[in-house]
Amino acid sequence: MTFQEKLSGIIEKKQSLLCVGLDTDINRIPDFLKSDPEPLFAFNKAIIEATAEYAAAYKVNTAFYEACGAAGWEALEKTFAFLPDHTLNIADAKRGDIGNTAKMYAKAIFEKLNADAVTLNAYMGKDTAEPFLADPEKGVFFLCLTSNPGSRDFQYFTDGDLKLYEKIALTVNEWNVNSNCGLVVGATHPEELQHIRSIVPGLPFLIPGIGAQGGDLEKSVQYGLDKNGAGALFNSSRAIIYASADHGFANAAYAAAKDTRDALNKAKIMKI
Ligand code: OMP
Repeated sequence: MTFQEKLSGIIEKKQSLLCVGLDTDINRIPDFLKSDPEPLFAFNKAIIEATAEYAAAYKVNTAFYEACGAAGWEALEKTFAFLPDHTLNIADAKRGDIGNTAKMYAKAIFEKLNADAVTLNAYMGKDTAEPFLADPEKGVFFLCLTSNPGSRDFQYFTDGDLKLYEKIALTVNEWNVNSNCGLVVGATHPEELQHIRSIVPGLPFLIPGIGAQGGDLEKSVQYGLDKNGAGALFNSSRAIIYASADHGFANAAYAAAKDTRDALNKAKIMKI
């Protein structure tokens, strides 16, 4: 089964477009968990158990774990091992380096963590992506048009014909011979999202920026889904995992995940 088939199957089976982001900040987890011998994992375990019913995917941002050193990497490994089989599990590592180095990054992410997919920066070109694209079952979401204000610094640069983000979308589409490529497009750029969907109708999108960054959920769903009403995952991290900072944090995450899943499905029905 290719990555793209796996993604479509999960969205269909779970009736969900929601990706829960595990951006687990040691400073933001509830105080009573900070004395746990494995605070990051204890928090993630509770969040995963609470949200698994509604999540099609989890995106684990490696920065929050790397920042805690060896204990953080251990929490990352334990989190990936704990993630359900019925979700698509993404390592948000934003890698991109020469092929020889990329092989090692791919090994760390796909073999050691056993992630289903990774986020990559395409800036260094095709040879840097190839080690990640060799296995059709493993997916790669390439940064295309990011959600942050700085996305304007380079990504709209044009050669008079194509903007950089358009060039990335079209090039990644050419790399998609194994049906395992996708794009990251921020929910903060709904009009551009509509345009990108029109030039690469078949590529899966990972769409962050709803929730804490204030991106437009309805428009992102309307414009980001493919013609089958699928082909996109919508990530929300802080708005779900930090819905509460007290003993009820897991229940609050459950409610926030359910509300977001429902809002995404409602917007999807409006599109169809
Ligand atoms: P929240 O803003 O808390 O929902 O988190 C957003 C998550 O998506 C973080 O892990 C970001 O690093 C990530 N992200 C963006 O916010 N914007 C992008 O353009 C790309 C990503 C990403 O690749 O996931």
